[in-house]
Amino acid sequence: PVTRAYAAVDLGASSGRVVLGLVDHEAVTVHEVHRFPNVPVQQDGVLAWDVDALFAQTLTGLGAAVAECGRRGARLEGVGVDAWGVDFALVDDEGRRTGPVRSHRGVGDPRPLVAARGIDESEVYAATGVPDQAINTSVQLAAAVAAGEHAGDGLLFVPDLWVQLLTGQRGTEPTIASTSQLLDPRVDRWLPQLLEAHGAGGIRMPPVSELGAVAGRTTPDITARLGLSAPVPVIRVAGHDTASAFAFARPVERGARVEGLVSSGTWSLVGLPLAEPLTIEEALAAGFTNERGVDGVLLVRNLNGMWLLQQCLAHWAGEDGAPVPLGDLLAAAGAGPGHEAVLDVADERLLPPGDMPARIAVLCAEAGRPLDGSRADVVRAVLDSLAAAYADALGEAAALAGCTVGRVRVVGGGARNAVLCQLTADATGLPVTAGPVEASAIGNIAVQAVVSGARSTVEEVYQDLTGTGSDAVTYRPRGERHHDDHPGGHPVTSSTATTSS
Ligand code: LFR
Repeated sequence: PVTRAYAAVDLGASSGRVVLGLVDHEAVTVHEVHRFPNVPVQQDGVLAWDVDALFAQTLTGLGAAVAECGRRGARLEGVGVDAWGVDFALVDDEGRRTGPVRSHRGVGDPRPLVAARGIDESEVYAATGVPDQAINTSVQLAAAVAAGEHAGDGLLFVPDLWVQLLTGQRGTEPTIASTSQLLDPRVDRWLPQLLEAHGAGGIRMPPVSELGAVAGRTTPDITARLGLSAPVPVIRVAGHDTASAFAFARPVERGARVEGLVSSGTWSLVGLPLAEPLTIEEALAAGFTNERGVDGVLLVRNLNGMWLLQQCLAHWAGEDGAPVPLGDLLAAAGAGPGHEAVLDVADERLLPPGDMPARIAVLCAEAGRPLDGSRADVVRAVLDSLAAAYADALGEAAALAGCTVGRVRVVGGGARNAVLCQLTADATGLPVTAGPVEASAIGNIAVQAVVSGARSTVEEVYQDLTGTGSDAVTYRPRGERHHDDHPGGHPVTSSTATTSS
């Protein structure tokens, strides 16, 4: 029987990639066929995503996927697209973009727009599961409408825009739609009163399909450009990269001992999968968002991530006139002593691009954590702070969900950062399993393999994963900051990471 193949287009906020998933009787393997940087640009005076360049890179990647299928005698049965959340395009009736696709890194102060909405945050939270955050689609849309940007246009989130460019079809699915603060995640419906309240009552919201629906087939033009002999179905996978990254997770039960989730990429998303949104006041006060997952919702805190290090490296490269090797800095940072005092990685001053080392120095001073002036110490401050933020979010999510976190899973690019993973194990007092790195692409492929019938459940796809897609490393906590209910009950001092699958 022929090997079945699925292409995942995974657009991250710092880089994009196309990954080919091959599914035969026994095994599922994943192969990265193309990778490209994603750097926001100035368009019409705003910080925007370079959609034309990114889509051209996507087609290069899909072309490479088609060629790889040819070499391996595999049949391409689907394409799926996942991307970062909240940002959107406005499109006219013909589906043409009417302006730049703004980056959430360029948002202004949301407070006047939130005030003008005239609805309490707790009411909005109860309806959408999403707290007020500067990057929310809701306030970005209010700002666009207030600026006179095509109030009658249709809205498409980034993965939906890609699907439309590939198939000509307009629509969305629950995971990306739920990042907007405009959707009821219990029934996956838009909330017209909330759209009105943001001045966006005239915006045509995309119809919300079920997860896994076939959006359409590649248009004749795309089919020809990719060198395909026939159109290929484009599947509405979990379009939100976070939901794809956590596709393996099933909702936790109260009283259970569970695996805490960390998706560590440009952003860090930390929490637990739940069957239903948790919108009690305590969850709002603790800053948790409830966004749709492949199954149920993800109760996660949206925190800064590798963005902090990326921006530091970019700044130092500017100073030196040459790229700064992260590996050397991480080694030096990992060797240093570390601090109890940490900065708040969710501080909004860390959101926009810019001189990150200087901002970190300010926040460290505020936190009573003086820096020693070395770059390695800046990196260490960031990693200590991220690890502490992960531990804190996991503890609070568990308290809210009424369960105990017994181990931690880190997926995404941060899973490659051994210092961060070790510090996370230390800060939580729990074993941390890191990997897979390409979690979003794998979740994207997993949903396609299930809807096309190559596997009957998402779990089966993960069970059958072999090769790079299944790589995982476990870190044991060191030292005294030891969780009460850690299995074994005594500090584990070994810092050696062990490979497991
Ligand atoms: C992660 C992510 C987060 C979202 C942030 C901004 O890549 O999708 O979930 O809140 O990007 O879009």
